Amino acid sequence: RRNLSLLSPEEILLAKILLQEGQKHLFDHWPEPGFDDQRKKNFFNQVARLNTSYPGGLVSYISNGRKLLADAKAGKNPYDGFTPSIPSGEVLTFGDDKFILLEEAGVREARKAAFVLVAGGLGERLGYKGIKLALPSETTSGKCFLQHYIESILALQEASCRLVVQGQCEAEIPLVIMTSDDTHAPTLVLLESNCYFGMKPTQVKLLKQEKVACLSDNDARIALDPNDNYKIQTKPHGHGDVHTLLYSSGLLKLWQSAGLKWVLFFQDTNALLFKAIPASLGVSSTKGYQVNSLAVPRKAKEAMGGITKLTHLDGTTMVINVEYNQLDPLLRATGYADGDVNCETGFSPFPGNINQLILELEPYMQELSKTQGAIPEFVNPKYKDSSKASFKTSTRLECMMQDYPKNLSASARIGFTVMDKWLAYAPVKNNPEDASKVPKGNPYHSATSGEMAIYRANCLILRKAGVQVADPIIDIFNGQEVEVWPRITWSAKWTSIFRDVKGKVNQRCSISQRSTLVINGQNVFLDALSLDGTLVINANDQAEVEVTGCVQNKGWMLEHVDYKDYSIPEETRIRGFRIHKIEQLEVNYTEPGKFCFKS
Ligand code: UGB
Repeated sequence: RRNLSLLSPEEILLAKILLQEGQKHLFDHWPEPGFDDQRKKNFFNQVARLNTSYPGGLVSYISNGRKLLADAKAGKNPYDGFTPSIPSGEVLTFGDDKFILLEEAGVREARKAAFVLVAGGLGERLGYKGIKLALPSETTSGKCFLQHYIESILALQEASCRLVVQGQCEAEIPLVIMTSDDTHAPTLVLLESNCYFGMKPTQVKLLKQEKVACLSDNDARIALDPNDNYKIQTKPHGHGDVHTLLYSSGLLKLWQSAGLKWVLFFQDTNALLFKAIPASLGVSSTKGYQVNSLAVPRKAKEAMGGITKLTHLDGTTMVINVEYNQLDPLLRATGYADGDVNCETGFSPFPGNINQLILELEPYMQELSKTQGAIPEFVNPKYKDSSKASFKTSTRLECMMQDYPKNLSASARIGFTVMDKWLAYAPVKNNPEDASKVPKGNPYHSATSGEMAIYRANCLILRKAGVQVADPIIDIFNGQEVEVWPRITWSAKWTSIFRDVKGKVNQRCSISQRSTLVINGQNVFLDALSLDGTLVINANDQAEVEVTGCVQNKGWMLEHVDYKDYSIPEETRIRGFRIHKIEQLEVNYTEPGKFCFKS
């Protein structure tokens, strides 16, 4: 009580709230005024931050905590009363007529979209020291994930504007990056030291998520930091925070008044994603989906959530992601004796959620204004014993961005789009050691497989467009057996959609397995090119270059490296190879004009 004299009126209010909410233990050790006064002020600064960053403040957090902890103790299953069944959605096949039409529809809409990248995660599973956005997505260009994403958004912006009838379009697609204490500063440094990778700094906005208070028992008593008893122990709340932050930042209103219509959410290390975005945005706009989740065929028990139709006893239904560790028990408990198993297609009938969501802005805003951006949470306490009376370590509430549709009414237009996996999904999440233990046939989700997937996707796209691309060979890097396709990469502006690829290559082109092809430029056309070696083409936007003839040289070789060899940079070690550049042909076009390169 005597310490009240140290506090401002706002701090006194917070103290009262904490006392009323059963948190007296936080102050039990406080000495008389005159001792630790600055640390007491610091404590209240942190309390104020925790209070404002959670919808409804600490009162709501504690009461939600008590409810969820009581449910967990009672063994309540969040899916009690729900029966799962196989959902139906749009299933697309890359390159067919429908896909091409949807891509065009998507590109048209892109100038009315905002992109939101959730990048607050530390990536413990990958074990990479830096932020994942700074990791090269592939080695031929060395471009990091953030550069690749930004260039892809800018390419989409340009492509979308080109389609506008009057030719007058100054759209600037906004990019929001959700960061956390762990990733904020390095993300900003990465952007600033690279001039925002060509995007206007005003187009990019960073929103930092705050951690939430840890809870030490079933009464939701807030835990103090074991190393500092004037500090509340905190842990991440999960990627679901993105909805709260977008709501509280006021950005949604700004976007609405700027005429935007779509918000696209995506994760930090999936380089393939932008190959799938135009068609899936096309699905959203043609089907009028308020919520569209991107999905890929998923192997049973694969570590990715499954999109599932859930029907409640009261008849209501929802199509929602069920996390992989919950799907199998849910199925077993509801009549599917074998749980989550592959069907005759060789995949689980529940498509895999890749956590790429496309939301229609208007209904999204309406919904968030009802909940202040809060979305359903869960808690995962680790109990000391079966009495469930106490925890091994403190716990906290968590939330996931894909749980947003759980709040929506039955009439909401919720759908999903299944894409070819080779086209849409190859995240980098697992370290080499864990990846090498993944059962055969299941994806590694490592830096090795993520990079190989880019080459494979580009090769398959060129093949579909008629180019004769050699078959891959099989090789093993860091204990992972992968297909090694020709290393083909292109800058995002070369093409955003398949129709553009078809207009830039032809069936008289061929590329051998040991080849590397790097295209940096917008107007590069491959005509009757025969490549056996390495060719790098750099052309500025005003140069129109036709490449033809036979290019043969010693090329670039993949050299094996061991992830345990600490003399090698981490970003190289974790993929298990580096590129040895023996010989290449590099051609540069820096002036405007039409050029024909014949080898
Ligand atoms: N992230 C944040 O921005 N903040 C956080 O507090 C936590 C994460 P993970 P996860 O793609 O296969 C998801 O850790 O959560 C960002 C889906 O839930 O890589 O284990 C983080 O930076 C799951 O359904 O993945 O699993 C990253 O960009 C499935 O789709 C993103 O959130 C799975 O991804 C995802 O974080 C998958």
